[in-house]
Amino acid sequence: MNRGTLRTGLRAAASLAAVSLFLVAGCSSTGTTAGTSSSKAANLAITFLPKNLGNAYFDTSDKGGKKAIDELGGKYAEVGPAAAAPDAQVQYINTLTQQGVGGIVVSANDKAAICDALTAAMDAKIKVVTYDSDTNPECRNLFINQATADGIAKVEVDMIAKQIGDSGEIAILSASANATNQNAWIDLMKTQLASSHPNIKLVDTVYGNDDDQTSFDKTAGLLSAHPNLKGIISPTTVGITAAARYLSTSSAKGKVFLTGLGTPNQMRQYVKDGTVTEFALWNPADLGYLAAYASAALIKGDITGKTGDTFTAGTLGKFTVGANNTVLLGDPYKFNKDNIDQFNF
Ligand code: RAM
Repeated sequence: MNRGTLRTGLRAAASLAAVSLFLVAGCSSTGTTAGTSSSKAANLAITFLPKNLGNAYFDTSDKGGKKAIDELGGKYAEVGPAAAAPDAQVQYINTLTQQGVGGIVVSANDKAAICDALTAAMDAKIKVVTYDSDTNPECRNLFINQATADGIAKVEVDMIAKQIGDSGEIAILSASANATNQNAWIDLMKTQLASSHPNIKLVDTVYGNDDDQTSFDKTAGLLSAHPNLKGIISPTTVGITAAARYLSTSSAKGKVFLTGLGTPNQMRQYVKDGTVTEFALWNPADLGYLAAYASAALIKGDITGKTGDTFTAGTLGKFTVGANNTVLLGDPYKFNKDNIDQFNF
């Protein structure tokens, strides 16, 4: 259980306001700068590249990354596309390679489309860490996984089964069609539904592209296409928030159950008004913080990313690289009306 981890993230969140002020003031880091240098100092210029900008989930995760990079005396930056399209991240990766950053921390919109660009970055001695959504394994040094895919699928299936009485039609409102993370979770949800919930029927899977309006419209579409729908699982913080907003003012409120992965701050009002009973997530700030420490450990040569390597991620403590060059943050955590006010992210 990552309750302790979540608490750590909350404390971190409190200090982020100060961090933001620092940024607004236009101060640059005192850490190592990008580019080749005659000095032997590690190049701790680490840039975060989320699926898209303007997504509260990545705002929080990348602030966690900034906190870690500040602790390390490095130079944090964040760049990214407006839309979570499969190859939209390629141009950013190419630019970062030309700039000679020390590390790229990326959440992939597509596991293959950014591979050539990442391989070129690694050829240029840049350390590549994926977090949140992985690429093909050969295109990065390490993947920082928020929770096991099986555990994420199970928590979502368990929540919807409980909410709809383990019987009836459900649909999935996902992120973009190529997203590595959501697609892995959806495959496992299908397996778990088939093996353990024979009376639940998955009738549709639609894609809101991690865009608020598209996700809102897809929710409306699901409800009109499936009049007997009893539940929606949205394994994306953008999707679940848009779906909750739609349901909260529709006649389906209280009849069609909604669960999935959301942030407490975005979902609070929908839990309080009865649109949503329970949803899950991990602490995105902890994920970004861990990814930044892993990136720095690779850059400094403390680890190579092989199974069994260990490193310390600041206040989160010690982590060990597991199979497939993957580091695991922890377990998913469930939020409901009894605990949601304890969280602020
Ligand atoms: C969205 C993104 C992200 C995912 C979360 C749950 O913010 O799709 O990749 O991990 O939802």
